[in-house]
Amino acid sequence: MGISVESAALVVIDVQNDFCEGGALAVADGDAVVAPINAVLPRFGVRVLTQDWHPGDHLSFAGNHPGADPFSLTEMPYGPQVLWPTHCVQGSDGAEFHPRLVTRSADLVIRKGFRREIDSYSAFYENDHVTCTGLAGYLRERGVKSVCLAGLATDFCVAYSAVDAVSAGFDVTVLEDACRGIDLDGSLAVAMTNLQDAGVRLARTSDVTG
Ligand code: VGL
Ligand code: ZN
Repeated sequence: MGISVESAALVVIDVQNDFCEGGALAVADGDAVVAPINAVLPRFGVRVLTQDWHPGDHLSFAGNHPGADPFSLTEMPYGPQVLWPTHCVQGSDGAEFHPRLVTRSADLVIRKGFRREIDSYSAFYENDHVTCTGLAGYLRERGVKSVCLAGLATDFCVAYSAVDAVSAGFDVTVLEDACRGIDLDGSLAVAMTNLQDAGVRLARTSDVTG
């Protein structure tokens, strides 16, 4: 199956030091996404990178909930929320892009998760499912019809972004070999089911042609 890249955007999710080897919320084999992403990014007509970008007092951090363990669940006004280790703090080295990710050809860098009270897995909507990042409008104004996604982590930010991209009316593909997952308590299997139910296509970077 070939992916036509003429009116397609590649949205690269959170390829940041904290999600890579040695990072505060390292995803197993996370660094492996860099090479396939670099290989296909220049082929897309529209190129977007996202950056998880939290203030130090962000409420998704376990450290901001006295007594709470990382990876435990809490209740936010918008529903259940995983409490993560402190990661991707605005301006920190951990929030920087992976040093080998080729960022110079990106058209847009979209930051998310910068409101203390709301986490944002998706590149389109924050976890309250109401607050938007503006990405859907940007892509529409650029004439984008189809969106390919890659990056970290498959079962959180990539999956949430993919499902929201479908809701926003785009034709959506996840480039599987250019993603890696966290797999917290079966979250990877749940995410794959959610992607399938939403009608997200799965493909490989070798399917990107044109
Ligand atoms: C992510 C957990 C917390 C991700 C971001 O990029 O998948 N996961 N913040
Ligand atoms: Zn985060």
